[in-house]
Amino acid sequence: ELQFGPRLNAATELLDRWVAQGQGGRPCVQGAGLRWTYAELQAEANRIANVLVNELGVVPGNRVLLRGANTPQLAACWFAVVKAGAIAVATMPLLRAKELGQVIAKAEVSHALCDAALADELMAAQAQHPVLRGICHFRSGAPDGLEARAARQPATFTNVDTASDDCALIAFTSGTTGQPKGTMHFHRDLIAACRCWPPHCLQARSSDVFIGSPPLAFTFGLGGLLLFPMSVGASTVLLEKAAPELLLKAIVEHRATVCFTAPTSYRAMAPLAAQHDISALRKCVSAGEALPAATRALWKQATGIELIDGIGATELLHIFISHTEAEARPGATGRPVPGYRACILGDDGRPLPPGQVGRLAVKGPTGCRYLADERQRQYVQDGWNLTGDAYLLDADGYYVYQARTDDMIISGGYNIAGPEIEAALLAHPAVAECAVIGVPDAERGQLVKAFVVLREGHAPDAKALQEHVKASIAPYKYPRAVEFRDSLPRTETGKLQRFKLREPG
Ligand code: 3UK
Repeated sequence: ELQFGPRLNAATELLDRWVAQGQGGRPCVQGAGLRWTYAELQAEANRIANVLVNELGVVPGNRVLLRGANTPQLAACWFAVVKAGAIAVATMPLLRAKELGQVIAKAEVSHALCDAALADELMAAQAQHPVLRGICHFRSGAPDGLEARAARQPATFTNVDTASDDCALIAFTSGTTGQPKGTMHFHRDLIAACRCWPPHCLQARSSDVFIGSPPLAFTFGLGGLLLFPMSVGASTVLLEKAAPELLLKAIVEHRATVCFTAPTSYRAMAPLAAQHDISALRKCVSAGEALPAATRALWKQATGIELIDGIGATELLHIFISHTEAEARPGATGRPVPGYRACILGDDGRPLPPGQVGRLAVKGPTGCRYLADERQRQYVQDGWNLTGDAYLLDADGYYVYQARTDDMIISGGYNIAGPEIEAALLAHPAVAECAVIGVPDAERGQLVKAFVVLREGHAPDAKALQEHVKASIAPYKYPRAVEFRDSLPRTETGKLQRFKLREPG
């Protein structure tokens, strides 16, 4: 099933196929006041592909930067780039000129399609990086804007006959610590991702309505909100803004059935769920960071829905360890997705027996290919992808997340995983959000410190939280320091930025 012929264009497979099969009238993508069928998205993508080729001079292999909030227009741009045999360089909407400049330089971006609302930072970046020759703005309403130019082009386009192992996408890692790294994904990788995790763990149908928060520039969002729905002929709702309350309202409005977002978003939506009619919702996927058992329980109590957890990575395109609802196991990420293999390696690089904490290694159809190869040798060793996560394998073959390898806390001679303590704290009724890190300590090397955001109506009580942790997990792990905060630093994709908490002051 995962055998690909030598020639493949992912856009043919995901978009044009439905029109060719007479399904072009099916609803495909909505958002930003638009509602497009498969045939309408195809026509728009074709027109934009014609602009790229006929007006901007894009040739196969050119890197085209995409910038915008999640909208149907951004989806059309994405398909246009892929149809033209160019490479989509997806960028997160919040990136500033300096970061965009790094992306342009690293990926050798020659052209850009940019939402007019986000034009300024990209123009500033272009001024420093003339390698970016042409920018065309969409959603500007201007006579020389992308839509106006597209309207003057034919609605037909013959997709470039790309090799299945031609690069289609360069996705940048979020770079929560270091510099963002570009990862290359082939046309066949995009299709392989659609054939591995979704059929096994999600089992969506063409009547499903997908919705969620991750940007299309984040491969979690690209898969969950564009590739996966389209691979089964379903429809998707793209939201420009998807803060928890807005996401919940949109689920109601669109009668969404499948939701993709991060654990922190499920925690924030849970207390509000009762006031919203989300009865159409049937599948909820959590990824981006570990899903604590308390969050799984909270969402199930609020909605009756068992979350589907999955660990994915930009380097590996999408989710590689996960589970179906029926196989859910609180506190565990799941088992390798069919098509992938996983193992836990010790410091000597050899596989560890179950129960021991080591480095997660993964192999499958979508492996890591960095643009810069000195990182490649660290991430991929002997064909195994080392994700940088510490995990253990339990006796039933479930993978249990511990921490990012470089986030493990070493205190008083013990190895302590912050997320385990976070999971314990989140089970306390006063705790809305928390983060646990190691801070330097003369006596213990590192000291376990918790940052806690309280739920409404709860007063700070460090002692009570410490006692709660001591009573739920091995007592030596309890946070010796507790600091209360109004909020915690997170990325656009819902990941805790622990490094910001480690910075003094
Ligand atoms: C962490 C998780 C525990 C883990 C992603 C789904 O997050 C994604 O990609 P990134 O490159 O980060 C990868 C790292 O994030 N992580 C992600 N999911 C989980 N840790 N449980 C999880 N369920 O450290 C991993 O190495 O930003 C997620 C699909 C596509 C993605 N790109």
